[in-house]
Amino acid sequence: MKLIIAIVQDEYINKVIRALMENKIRTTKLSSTGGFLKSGNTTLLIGVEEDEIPNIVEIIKGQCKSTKVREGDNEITVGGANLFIVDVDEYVKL
Ligand code: 2BA
Repeated sequence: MKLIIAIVQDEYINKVIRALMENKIRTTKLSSTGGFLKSGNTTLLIGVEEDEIPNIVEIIKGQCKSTKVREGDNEITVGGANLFIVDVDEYVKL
């Protein structure tokens, strides 16, 4: 089993969650804040079997895109979603 930790910019989160729900993919939504910009984003925890990952990545990709933001004198590119995909040693439902 894998865990997708997806940090999604707030402007895309409703569309991302709707698309996941339409595809019957379970998720947990956590409010989070970017350390650099200190603006709100949302972290999704999605526990899945490994073979579902490509489909889920495509679903999320279909709903978000990177945007350019001015930060002082610099222009930075903020990802619509940043995904970390990690191994789950054990999942227990009690
Ligand atoms: P923030 O930390 O607010 O970062 C927003 C954007 O600012 C980043 O976009 C990146 O373009 C820029 N940035 C971040 N740290 C920087 C630094 N030290 N110097 C220069 N520019 C910097 P993304 O990379 O797409 O990240 C979007 C959000 O995803 C981040 O919000 C953070 O909440 C999360 N994130 C991204 N990479 C992460 C990582 N390696 N570990 C944990 N969270 C991460």
